Amino acid sequence: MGMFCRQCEQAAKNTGCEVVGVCGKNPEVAALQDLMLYGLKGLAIYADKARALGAKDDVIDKFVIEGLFTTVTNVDFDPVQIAGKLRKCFDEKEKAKVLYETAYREKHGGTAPAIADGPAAWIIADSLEGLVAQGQAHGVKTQHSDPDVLCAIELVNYGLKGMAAYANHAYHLGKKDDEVFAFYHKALAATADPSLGLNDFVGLAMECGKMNIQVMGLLYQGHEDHYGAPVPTKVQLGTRKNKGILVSGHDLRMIEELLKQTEGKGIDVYTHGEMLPAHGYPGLKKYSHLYANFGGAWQDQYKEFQNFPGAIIFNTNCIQRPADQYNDRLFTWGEVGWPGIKHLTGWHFDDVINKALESPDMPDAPGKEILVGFSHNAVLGVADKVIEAVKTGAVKHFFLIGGCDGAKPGRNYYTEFAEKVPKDCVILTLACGKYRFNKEEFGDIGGIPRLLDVGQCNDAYSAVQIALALANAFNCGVNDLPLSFILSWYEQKAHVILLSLLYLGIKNIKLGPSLPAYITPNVLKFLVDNFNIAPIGDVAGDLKASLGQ
Ligand code: SF4
Ligand code: SF3
Repeated sequence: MGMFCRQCEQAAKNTGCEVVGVCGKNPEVAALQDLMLYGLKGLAIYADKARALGAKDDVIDKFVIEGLFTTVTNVDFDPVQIAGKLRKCFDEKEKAKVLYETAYREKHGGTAPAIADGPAAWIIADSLEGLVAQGQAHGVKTQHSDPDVLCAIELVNYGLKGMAAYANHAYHLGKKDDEVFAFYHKALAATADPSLGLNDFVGLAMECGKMNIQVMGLLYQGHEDHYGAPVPTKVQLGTRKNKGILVSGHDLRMIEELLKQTEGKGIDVYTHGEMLPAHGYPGLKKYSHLYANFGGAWQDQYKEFQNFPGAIIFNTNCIQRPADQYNDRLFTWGEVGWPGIKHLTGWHFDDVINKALESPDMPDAPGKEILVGFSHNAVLGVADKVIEAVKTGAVKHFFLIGGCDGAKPGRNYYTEFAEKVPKDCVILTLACGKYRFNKEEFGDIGGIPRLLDVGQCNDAYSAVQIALALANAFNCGVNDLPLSFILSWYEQKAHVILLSLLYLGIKNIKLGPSLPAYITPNVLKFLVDNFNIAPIGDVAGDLKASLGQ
């Protein structure tokens, strides 16, 4: 059985995974994920039409983001779990159909025109093999015969997937936006519309970037409303003698619930990967058992988790094939899944808590500390100082070195880049790519730390606010600031953030470690012509160019 997937940076030979995913996704799961996208297009066609007639449904809206999030890289590898979600997808599609037909009848009288083919007419297979066969019939390349149009459709698809993760976290915090759901329906339905062409899809990709700023803003607000604005906070990197639970992922609401349920139980909660910024939120750091950050970026989990004696839970990407040494104390939650690994649903974490209680103590091994919590609130709180430092020349340039981490050796570029940034420059960082350098000493410039950790990948929103405020202070555009974007991508969240930056008109972005496999030469030319985006080169050359030397 073959497959074809090229949605992430690990795409085999930088063209696509065809035998098995480099991420560990097998052809069966790849097909089921393709079918999820196909089914969601069908759902969206009806939901879009229903909306045009003034009818909508919260469960249908919510399922679109859950279903898409399932297909994001390193989220769900469990065919049985995905098959269950496909049944839900079909049921919600049928519900959307009834919603549309009823609204049509009420508005116009008579029967709504039937849709006889395409994803709206999909009838779900009744076995796992049948679902896989359906998925294989609706793979990536079946979406369009023209490579450039297909590329533009993929730009939209992956943008919608990445944004779904953020919309899902925001939803957990009680934040949602009808305009975003309407866009999901419109855009997904459009990708199945044969009458649309390249410009339509490029336009939708840019609109997705715009919508994603809205979603990241909602998520930021959700975090701030619940936990307060992040404040600069020292984070312990060692362990202490107590039971331990390690939480990996992006969902802060989930870690909050776990913190509440572990209070007074002799359990310390540790953050992993993109959970690190949790330490900076007043509403989370108030729990003294939110003890430390453990390990590095996601691609090191296989080795590092073997040294974590407690329980481990993933609440979002990036999960990898677990090692035997820890798979019995590993849990997944939310959209994450791995075959054979216990999956938790809802907001009760007794299973993971009991597992931690029966596991050995963490070693008594305190470590060094690092600083987190420099969201725009914190940075702009000392804006006067920052602006003065730029005016006096004490700070010459800002580098945003951020994005995803990954396994490729070419990613050493980012470590080397951060290390070689001149001493009179400040580095802003975000997302899990920071683990390449966030334990190094960068010092400060007149009290301003040279390394400012803005937060998770979605806190790109915060980085944008910093850039906009600086541009405002200096009365110039963001592209005129002494600020360079050195970005690393891996999965679809990085993809949608890139769309957001392009939507904002940010130019001269350096992107690596390689360009996406789904970008055709013609679409790349469009991006270069309009945004002067370029692949990373050599560190010295890129640094010089950024500094205008
Ligand atoms: Fe390959 Fe990435 Fe797709 Fe996994 S998600 S199958 S690594 S392209
Ligand atoms: Fe990392 Fe997976 Fe993208 Fe939120 S955890 S950034 S790769």
